[in-house]
Amino acid sequence: MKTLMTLLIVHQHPKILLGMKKRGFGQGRWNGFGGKVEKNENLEDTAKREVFEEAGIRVENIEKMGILNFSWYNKQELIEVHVFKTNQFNGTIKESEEMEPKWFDIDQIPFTAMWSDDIHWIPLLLDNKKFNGIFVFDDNDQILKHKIKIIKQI
Ligand code: 95L
Repeated sequence: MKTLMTLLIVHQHPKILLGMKKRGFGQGRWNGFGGKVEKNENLEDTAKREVFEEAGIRVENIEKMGILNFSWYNKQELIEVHVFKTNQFNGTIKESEEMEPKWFDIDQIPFTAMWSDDIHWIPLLLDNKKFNGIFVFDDNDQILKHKIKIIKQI
């Protein structure tokens, strides 16, 4: 079974907003904001709902930047992540039970405390390039194999 997820990066140059995941999937890593698409929900609505739930902010204009497919060498799990970005939001950033949000300068992104795939595509997103990627992880979520391609259109 394939799980559909969204991931939103707030990029207000020269900073990006990430959240330290305090519990559950991805705990202890600096993440973008996102989660599973619910039934009867489209991808954009999921991205907007999750950033509100996790960081307390409202986003309106979000841009599709990429699609990433993840699998694990020894698991059944397949995850398709739809990546969005925005440079605008309304409201005040607020810590939630799930996330501790924090701004990072784009040349001080904490890649060693993030998902191991991030270093392969966050620089593309920051450069306004759209992308498609696949990643195969081991038991420790380290990359065994990956391909990433810049695309003209999503
Ligand atoms: N900022 N990056 C993320 O938040 C991120 C990166 N890679 C992932 C790979 C599989 C997955 F299920 C989630 C993520 C993820 N949240």
